Amino acid sequence: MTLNTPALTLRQQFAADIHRPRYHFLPPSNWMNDPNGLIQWQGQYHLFYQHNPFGPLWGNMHWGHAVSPDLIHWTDLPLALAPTPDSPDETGIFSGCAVRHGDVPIIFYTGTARPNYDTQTQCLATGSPDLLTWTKAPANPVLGQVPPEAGQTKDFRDPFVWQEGDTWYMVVGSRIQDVGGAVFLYRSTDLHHWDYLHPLLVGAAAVDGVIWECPNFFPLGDQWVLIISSHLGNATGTVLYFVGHYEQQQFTPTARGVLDHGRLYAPLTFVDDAQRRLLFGWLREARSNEDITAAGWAGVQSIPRRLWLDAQQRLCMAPVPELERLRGHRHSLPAQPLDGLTPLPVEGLALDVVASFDVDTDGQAGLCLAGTPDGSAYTAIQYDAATQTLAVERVSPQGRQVVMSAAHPLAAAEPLALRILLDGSVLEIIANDRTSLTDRVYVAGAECCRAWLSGARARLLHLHAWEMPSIWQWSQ
Ligand code: DQQ
Repeated sequence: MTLNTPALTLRQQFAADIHRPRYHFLPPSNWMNDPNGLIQWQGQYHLFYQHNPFGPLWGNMHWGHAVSPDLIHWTDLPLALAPTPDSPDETGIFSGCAVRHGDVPIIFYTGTARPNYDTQTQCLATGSPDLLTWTKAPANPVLGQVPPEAGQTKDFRDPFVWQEGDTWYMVVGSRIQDVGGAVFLYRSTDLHHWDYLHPLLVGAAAVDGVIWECPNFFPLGDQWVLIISSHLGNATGTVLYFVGHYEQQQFTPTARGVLDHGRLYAPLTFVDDAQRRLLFGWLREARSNEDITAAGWAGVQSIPRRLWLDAQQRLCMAPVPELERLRGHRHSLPAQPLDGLTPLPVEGLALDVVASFDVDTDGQAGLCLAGTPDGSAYTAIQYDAATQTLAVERVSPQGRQVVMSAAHPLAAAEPLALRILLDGSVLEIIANDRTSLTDRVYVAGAECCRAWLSGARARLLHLHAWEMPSIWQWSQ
């Protein structure tokens, strides 16, 4: 992939930053958050994203744009959407989606207007055939009112649109005052005029969060899945999913779960030409605004994940197989019993690891990555069979701190299967294709990062660890 010159220059300026990912997408510089407008168009994958082109902190929301032939290698493109003064998007272009209307690409986004970002309406823009130029509908907004039953007029955003026959549907994230997060359902025959139907789903504030952002609603197998990003009162927010039946515009969930237990937020899904349902998620930073400002960039996209449901209606996911073509030198370990720490013959901060373990009912197993040469500090990914818990812990000379954990029950005789993507400060962990933990790890000045296997009353079944190159041509 070639880069345009300004983007190349900007990316090169960050070459020495060990926290900056090498094979995950992030903009040339400055702030990024939610993935937006995902679409495969004329064979190419287009990723739009929430972007502040003027600084490394959130604000001045525009849509950035990049294109890829394979979901892994990206070319930076010019900004796709910017706020227009004295219009419904005068203070920001918030999140949304892209659809194909015949031969015409259409973007739906939330325009925000004064005061601050408190007037939120749904807007439409039409793309040129190369997706580089977007023309906002003169009649924007196409959807301007929060339904009265919301009991509030501020939170109404992140349109997600799909087609059934000749009819278009849209869900919008919102909340019902004193009740909880809500997703409202609309219908249209022309994409410009929308009729309100009813809430698709409403949560209980204490359990499911106060606002539901970035809804995704789509068929998967013979079920329908609703994904929402929710403020649960913690610093990071949580992505929840609901699985169930959808008939006559009524959604009846029969199962639910947590899509990610860490720092993945505001995911967006789309279907590609191979009919795969793919998901990108924003991997939030875990450092102070001062540190972000000093770094000059913030926000990373996950490696896209393919989604499917298992027989128990659990949402399953795996990084797209395209990533495997990027893999470099491989290190493998044979099956062996685990007792304490076993050095892993890999170094560095850019790895793709596949490992499986057989763990006794009172055993533990896992990996320690991004370790300092003397072993006094590292990040531990540890499974405890007695509590059926997968945890990420930071270990430093000062002590051990559990950063995040997730319940991860294994069926009888089911091995623990870990997929771990380490990339600078990014750590994506998926256990048995169904439990996702993502974290951000900022190793302090360690130039030589070591790894170990760890365990007790457990056996390694197999392990492959690949060193991962940069996706940016200039840095090879
Ligand atoms: N981010 C956008 C909103 C969305 C939130 C603003 C989720 O549209 O609700 O940058 O991270």
